Amino acid sequence: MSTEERVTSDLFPLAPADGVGHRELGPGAILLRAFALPDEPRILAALTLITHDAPFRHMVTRGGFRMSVAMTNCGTLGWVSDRSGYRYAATDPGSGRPWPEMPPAFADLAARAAALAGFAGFSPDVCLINRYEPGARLALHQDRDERDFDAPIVSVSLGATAVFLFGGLRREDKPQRLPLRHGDVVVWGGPARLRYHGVLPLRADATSPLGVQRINLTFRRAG
Ligand code: MD3
Ligand code: FE
Repeated sequence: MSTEERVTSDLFPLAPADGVGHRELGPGAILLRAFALPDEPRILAALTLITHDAPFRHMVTRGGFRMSVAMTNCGTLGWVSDRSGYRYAATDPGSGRPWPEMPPAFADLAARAAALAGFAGFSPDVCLINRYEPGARLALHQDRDERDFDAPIVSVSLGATAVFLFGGLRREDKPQRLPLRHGDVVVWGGPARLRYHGVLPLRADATSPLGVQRINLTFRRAG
């Protein structure tokens, strides 16, 4: 039985293809529509504390360009970028202090989503938090700064809907377009782990429970 059949038939026997429910986007990529909604109050409360301690900032790429997406992290490691390149670091370069701890509610949500998608025992050490305001985008890229690619990546979308680009294993492969909405969770692992992906510019009219912004939590095992 495929992962799609397992998660769909057990939990949402009548799930529509694109409503609430679970859908395999491709081998190793499972979309859990609205899965994070019950955790929204806990997530938002934790985000307020984290961003007070480690505020969103626009990092600079290796080439010296300011990223349109603002970022921060929680966990024992955080993803950082500057003129010397991309890497994971235990301290926030803005403050010199360790990143805020990962709240149990975050780690739990990520582990439950991963388990449903067939990745038991996922224990993230990084939550990269991306904030999109109108016009912010993420160019097509691969996530390959992590130490081993066996662990999946779990992504939680909050706020305004954005169009996610899900490409192939080669940059030239034409990406699928997928709107990601408030509460949607996607698990990317196995054969999907190194697929190219990106996010189209956030539209200025994309309002939501969080106003005109999109927040994405990306859970990884990096260390
Ligand atoms: C597909 N962030 O921070 S994570 C990133 O919406 C990033 O902010 C996206 O890509 C965002 O690097 C969504 C989705 C994601 C992460 C890893 C993947 C999709 C992936 C790995 C393989 C394929
Ligand atoms: Fe990525």
